[in-house]
Amino acid sequence: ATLAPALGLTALQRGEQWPAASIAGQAHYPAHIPLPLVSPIDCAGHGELLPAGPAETELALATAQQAFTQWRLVPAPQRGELVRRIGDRVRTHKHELAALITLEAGKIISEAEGEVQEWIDICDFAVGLSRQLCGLTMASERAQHRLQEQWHPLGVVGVISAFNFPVAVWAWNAMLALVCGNSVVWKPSEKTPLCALAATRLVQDVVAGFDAAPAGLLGLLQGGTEAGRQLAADRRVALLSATGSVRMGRAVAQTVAARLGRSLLELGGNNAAIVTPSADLDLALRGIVFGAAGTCGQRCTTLRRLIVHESVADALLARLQAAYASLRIGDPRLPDTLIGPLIDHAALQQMQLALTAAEAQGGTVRQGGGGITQGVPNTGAYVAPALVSMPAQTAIVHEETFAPILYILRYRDLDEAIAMQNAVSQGLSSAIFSNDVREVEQFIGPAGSDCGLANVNAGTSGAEIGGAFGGEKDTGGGRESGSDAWRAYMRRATNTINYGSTLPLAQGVKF
Ligand code: UN1
Repeated sequence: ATLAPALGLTALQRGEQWPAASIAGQAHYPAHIPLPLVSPIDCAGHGELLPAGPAETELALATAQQAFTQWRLVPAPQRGELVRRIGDRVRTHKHELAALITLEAGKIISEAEGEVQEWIDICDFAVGLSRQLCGLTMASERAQHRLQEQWHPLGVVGVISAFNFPVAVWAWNAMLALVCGNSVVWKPSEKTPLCALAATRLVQDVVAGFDAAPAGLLGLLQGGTEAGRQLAADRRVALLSATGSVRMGRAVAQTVAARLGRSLLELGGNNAAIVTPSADLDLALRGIVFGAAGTCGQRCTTLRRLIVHESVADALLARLQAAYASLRIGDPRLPDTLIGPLIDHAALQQMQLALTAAEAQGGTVRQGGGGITQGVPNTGAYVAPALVSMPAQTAIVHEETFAPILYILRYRDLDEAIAMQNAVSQGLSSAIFSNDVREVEQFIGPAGSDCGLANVNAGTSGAEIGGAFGGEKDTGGGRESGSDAWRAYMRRATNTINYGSTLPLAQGVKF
């Protein structure tokens, strides 16, 4: 796996941040430790990238702040026009960008293309939205008065994203932020810097050709936790949108909250599906296998717990074992592969530790779980996705292990199943497979699933961009992409307008 030729990127771009002017500063920061460029396909190093230091972060923030003061004055539909052009450009580079995602994140081709498609989709959504940033008009209690609200651009939006969606998560944030009149500074995962660089280059070309768009509208900071910490602490970052672990989110949220800033958090999931006696097992099987084994278990929406009614548990397990045995695992560049590698060997080790813990806690590995070295690029971290029967939701079941482990639990009545589903600290995605309207409505009702996403006869992963995406409890409460998620990227101003010649006071106050 060689990353260099992808999109014309070479090792010469080591140290490239955006704005490009910051590159000049690199030599003055010998303390910068280079980030290795590694493809999970073979885990070999293919070059290195110099991360941003405090000076680059400062420059990116100052530039973004300056860009914001201009961009907020551009009419929103014109801002939408920029995003329309970005979408057009991404369409023409879909396959190349997807190929880079495959190389750098290890996703199979179809899923990598799906990720780029999410970027294209959010562009279309944002273009429409650029004419629909609507506020309400309210009836005033005072004669010859009017109450209205306006939504104004917010400021610099900081985006911290994870390796598993190296482009799409930024795109959901950045495309909405752009039509909302904001500038963006992006700190991608240090495991996927080239995807971030490629995406930034694509948009920079479009920004450069768009007269109303100031340079520095979309900044990029490569680096580890330092740059992220700096974004969280800086008052110029009006909104910090962070995707990643609960531990990272807690740290970021506390720093942002200490300066009374706004954060939007998309943290861990520990997603469950309930399979009831009335479920269509063919349909459930597909949803479960894609959700649990797809993307090698590395989505925040990955299915991690299967809660099956005891009357169908044996039949479903047998079918799952057969399906898992047929999964083609290997080089994600090959068109037939369904399961690519884990991101690195540390992830493989975490998976193995979790399986050992599950067995110690009374679980039985029914299928998979071992590392694979035959028929794959043998220096990569390839694994057979695991099915593990558990007697109960023990400590390890409460943890999100970022690997393809599906814990299988049995239940007798639906109240018990829903209680199990809600018993974990995370609250991102959930699903029920059932053809019984009462079961379905109970599950999606107020005393049902406590997650931000609750699906019916569809798996936990693979959400469309049109809905608001995010979750409750330790998942962080943020909502991104569709519906009215745009409001998080704007500030609301309520205007009281008196068009009369007297000044009546509200609440009948005399003064
Ligand atoms: C993530 O894993 O961080 O619903 C996001 C899904 C994708 C997004 C996942 N659309 O699985």
